[in-house]
Amino acid sequence: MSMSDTIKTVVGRRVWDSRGRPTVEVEIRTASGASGRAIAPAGASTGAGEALDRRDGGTAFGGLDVTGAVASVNGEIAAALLGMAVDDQTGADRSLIALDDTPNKSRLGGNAIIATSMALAHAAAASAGLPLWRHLAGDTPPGPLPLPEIQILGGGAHAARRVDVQDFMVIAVGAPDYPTALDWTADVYRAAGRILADAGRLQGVADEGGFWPAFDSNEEALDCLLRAIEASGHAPGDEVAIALDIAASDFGSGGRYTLARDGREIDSDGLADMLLGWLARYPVVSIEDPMGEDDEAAFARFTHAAPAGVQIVGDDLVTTNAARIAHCAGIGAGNTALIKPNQIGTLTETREALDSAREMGWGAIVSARSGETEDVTIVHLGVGWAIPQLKVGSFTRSERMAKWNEGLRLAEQVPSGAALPVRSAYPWGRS
Ligand code: 2PG
Ligand code: MG
Repeated sequence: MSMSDTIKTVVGRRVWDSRGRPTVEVEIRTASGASGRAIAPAGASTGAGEALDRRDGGTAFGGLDVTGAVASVNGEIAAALLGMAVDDQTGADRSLIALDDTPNKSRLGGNAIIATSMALAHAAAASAGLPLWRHLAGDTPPGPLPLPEIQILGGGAHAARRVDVQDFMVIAVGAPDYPTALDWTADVYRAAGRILADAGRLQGVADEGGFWPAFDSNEEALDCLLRAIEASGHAPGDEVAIALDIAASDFGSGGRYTLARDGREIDSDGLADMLLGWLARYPVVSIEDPMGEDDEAAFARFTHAAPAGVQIVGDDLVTTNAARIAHCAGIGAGNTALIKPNQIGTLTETREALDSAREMGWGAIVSARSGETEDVTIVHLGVGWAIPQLKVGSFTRSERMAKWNEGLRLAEQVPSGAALPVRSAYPWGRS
């Protein structure tokens, strides 16, 4: 309850994520009896610059077990943190970085470190008797509920490459508030399911809960999504717009891209032409990783060529790294950073990435991973740090719904004013 509350115990344990893979949970208790816990998520389409999860290798669970990472928490990490002030997030994160002493957190494990860092924030909030978002906001005004970016169709690495593009999403740009954005997305999701079922193209759901459809081309998926928006009764573009994560690093490198669905290989300019064509034909307001992470010059050319007001998001391109964001902003590659705490490994560095995006005039989207759990920390980051958008995957499966539902709870708590419409912040959807 006081400024001097200290860390008393740090416990790591193995739990399971939404793909049925092992992951790391950390629980921290303080001298005053407060506690907080958090679970590391895991990506499938990871950027080369990401913090590296520590996995055991060998044969157990496909080599993905995390007993080594859990041992890091219960051994070295606990020893380093015991007795520290629970509210010294920066000091604790800096000690973890120094203790690990690798460029990508591979020794102790990115999974061990991010779960510890987030658990510490939860414990500090509990110690202060505050909800996490309020603790994270500190002296700064909290944000409104972020505008949701929600997957309807899954592809790429999350659906055995059934289509090349990874995420076909919607953003309810015309919704007056967060709960209504969810209502409209539920309408679109249901409509998409009906359309796919009627066409005999429904194959189940992909890793993030979006439909896993049997399309013959990326354009067929876009057509389906547009028809689903229309069938939901919400005006395409004005009320509900399309957002795409191309995740181009997953199907190309060195400026060559292989479109398995379309049966052709193209260069960066060919990919740009294809995507610019989509921007012209479909109501797309946001496009993520349109080029590979090693294709920065083409990423910059695409950003320049895209119509004004289209959000060009760097995910694998910048991997929540403040220096990478400053560099890419400097060369004009992208205009918005995806913020994923486990990509960089601590909350302190996640905050630095967000600050870097803001300094460079970029937008920001706080994001979950394709491998998730019931952990809802990112929703609190969105509100506490006033990050204007939230990407969590689809509108089904409880590791996703846990986040959307937490947002509904926070919508009742944030001060009126902060809960107000998000639309005014965006140039989208205005004709
Ligand atoms: C992404 C994320 C979420 P992953 O690419 O943006 O969709 O996927 O967690 O597999 O990197
Ligand atoms: Mg991505």
